[in-house]
Amino acid sequence: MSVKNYIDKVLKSTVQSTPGQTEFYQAVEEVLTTLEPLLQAEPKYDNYNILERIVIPERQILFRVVWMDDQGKIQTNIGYRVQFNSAIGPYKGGLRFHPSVNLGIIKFLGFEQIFKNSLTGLAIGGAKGGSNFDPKGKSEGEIMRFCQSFMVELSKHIGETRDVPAGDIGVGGREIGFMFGEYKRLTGSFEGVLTGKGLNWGGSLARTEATGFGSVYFAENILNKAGDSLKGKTCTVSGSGNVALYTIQKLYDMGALPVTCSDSKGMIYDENGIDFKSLKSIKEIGRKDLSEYLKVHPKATYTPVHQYAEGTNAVWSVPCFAAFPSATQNELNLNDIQILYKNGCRLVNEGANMPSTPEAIDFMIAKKMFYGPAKAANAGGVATSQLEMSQNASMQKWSFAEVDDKLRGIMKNIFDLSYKTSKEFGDEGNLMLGANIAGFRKVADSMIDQGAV
Ligand code: NDP
Ligand code: 2IT
Repeated sequence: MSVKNYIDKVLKSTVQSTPGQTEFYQAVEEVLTTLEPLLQAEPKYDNYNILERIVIPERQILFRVVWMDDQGKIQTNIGYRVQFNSAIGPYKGGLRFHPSVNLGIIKFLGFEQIFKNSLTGLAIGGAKGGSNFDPKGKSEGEIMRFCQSFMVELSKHIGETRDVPAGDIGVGGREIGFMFGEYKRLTGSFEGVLTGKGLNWGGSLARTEATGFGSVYFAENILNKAGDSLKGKTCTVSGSGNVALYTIQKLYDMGALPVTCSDSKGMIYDENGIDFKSLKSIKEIGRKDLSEYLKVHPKATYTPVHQYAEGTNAVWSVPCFAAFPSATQNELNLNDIQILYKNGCRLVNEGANMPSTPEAIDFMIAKKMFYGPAKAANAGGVATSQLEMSQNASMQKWSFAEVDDKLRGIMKNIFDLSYKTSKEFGDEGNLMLGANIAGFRKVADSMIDQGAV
């Protein structure tokens, strides 16, 4: 069978055997189709049935989460943990709490996580979990009771050498705290079973900042290779959560000017640069809507989502040199990238997971734009999670500078590996190709070493 037919066969059987998982198919198709030159060169992956195996999670756990709201009413949600691949290390990956969560979304995130974690060079397998629970508008007591109930089931499947969850959309330090407390109560074990923990009880310095910082380090590596840098560049950022916030902070450190941010209700354009302190205080500390930014900076512009031009994300209509999508999947489509490009944008660096649609990616590659694909560009978060696991296991605590230095080094290694691999397969500078092949190769070779498992 030709390589094309082999890939096609696996894609078709994935769709047929797991109906309705649109985002998962999108992630699988992107990875599998870019593996073509590797599969041409190395028939062993076909011989060992690697593609058929790698698209099926080793285990997926779906459970009922029942909790009581402040009115004494019973509420019900669905919990998930998809343990996708443990070929190179214990399962590792975040938890997402958002009303849109379903099995297909958790599987897309878990699938991406396999290759991202591999690229970090660290010993971590791929997993993802979460719930369709909506933290918005819930009291602290409701969030706590939900997290505790979620952990009652999750605790049976995780452990410091087994599976180590962390945060993602809707899960930050507060939720990790509630879940950690419940895990300890249930098992009696104080262990590094979650990352993103509080700094007083096993958390790592710089984990909060790591995804955003790492994303900017990755972008800087791309530009440095081309003899350029972020210094003096106008940048647009979407989102205003953990990743977006620390992307904005690091962009200033690099001498760039981030002029936008957004949340699920609208976007801010501040031509003087987004005020990091105000943003942190409104979104991270206050958990308020982004429109509050206008109270502090009345000259900035706020556009609510319902005023976005149809089929576009208004963040991408702002002229910039570099765009940092850092909110959610499929938030940058073909319309958006055409507008960005027309306005002079030359770099898209993905802080979020799968933020660009396949058509937008095709456009970027055709135009030879600089493109930092998510599984490489946002790997700094999970890499620093692994640094937290290392500190926990060795009972050490490293300084902020020590962790940040390691993060910087890891992002450079990911860039170098992705670049080198793109060159090896005849498409120098195509980092999506390089990252997918490099991430896959290490996992696939480990699967072969470990036999029929
Ligand atoms: P947060 O929950 O901290 O922030 C998410 C941000 O995106 C918020 O501003 C939120 O708006 C906005 N948002 C979420 N969903 C939507 C949506 N459907 N439409 C529009 N805006 C939306 O999450 P993170 O910053 O942690 O995660 C952001 C992205 O980065 C995700 O794709 C995540 O998977 C990815 N990522 C996260 C890592 C981490 O370490 N946290 C690591 C690697 C990737 P609002 O405030 O209104 O809810
Ligand atoms: O998508 C991701 O890489 C994360 N949400 C972070 C995972 C982790 O285990 O730190």
